[in-house]
Amino acid sequence: MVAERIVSVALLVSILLLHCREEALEVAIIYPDHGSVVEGIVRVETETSDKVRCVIFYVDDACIDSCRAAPFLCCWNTFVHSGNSVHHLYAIAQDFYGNEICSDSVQVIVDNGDIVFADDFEPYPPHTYPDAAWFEIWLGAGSEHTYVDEGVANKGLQSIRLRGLASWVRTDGVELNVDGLEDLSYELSVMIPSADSTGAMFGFFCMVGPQVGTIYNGVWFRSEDNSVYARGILETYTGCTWRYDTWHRVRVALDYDQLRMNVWFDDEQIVFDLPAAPREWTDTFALATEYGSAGVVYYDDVSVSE
Ligand SMILES: [Ca+2]
Repeated sequence: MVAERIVSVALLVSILLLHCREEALEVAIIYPDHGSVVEGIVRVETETSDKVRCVIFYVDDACIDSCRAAPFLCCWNTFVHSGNSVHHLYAIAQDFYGNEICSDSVQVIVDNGDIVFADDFEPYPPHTYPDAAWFEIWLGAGSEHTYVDEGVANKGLQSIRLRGLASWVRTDGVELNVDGLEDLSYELSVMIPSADSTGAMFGFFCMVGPQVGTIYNGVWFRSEDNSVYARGILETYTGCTWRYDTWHRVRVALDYDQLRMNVWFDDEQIVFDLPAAPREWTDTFALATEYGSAGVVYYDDVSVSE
């Protein structure tokens, strides 16, 4: 009799506990840690209870993103903040009925050193658009064909895949804070698969008409002759050849004071003091497919520094 009573009380307690656990609406930021120093594109991760249907992310009371599927996370571009600035992150979780709960606030310090922007495409969930920093300039084959791809990478596991059409180039950009910089250099890795090939172009994007853009201070991997061209204020043939299915590393150093551009291709300098476009013309750094041919280009390990 006593044993039966103990069993039924235990059952009641466990049902109540289960009930409470089911009803709770909870959210906590588990990354980054409170008090930590962060850099780059930060993957903000949460722990939530089962009831959560949506999590909205805030940095300093400004909404930066919302997420409607587990795992509830977002990517935060810290390059828009100045060095050694302090920021407060929190998340608001909602259940199916619109009830809300707010997480504890997490305080972090942003320190990117002399890196103006960098992205290795690792923080993003695969097959999503890396919209923490990047935005679509020209549509190419359509939004669903440009995304962070898994299993193709120069380093890590992921890179960004762009797909363009012959009639409509794919171009994706990021706004950089280049005010007052006299020198700037950028590096990236680029790979064009032989299976669905086009050419590639990257550098600083500039609108030159209502529907026409161009790239200055950049590099063109031309598909017609597999050659590399440098594009300062004018275009020049470098004599270098790129290969399909091969990750090539390109570095471009810009001297905005002397308006000169130098280029390295796989660690070998191939362009010397090409006349460059002024900094004031554009602060939009862009990755693109080649105009006039349809296909895919992969980019990885983009880094822009002072
Ligand atoms: Ca990567």
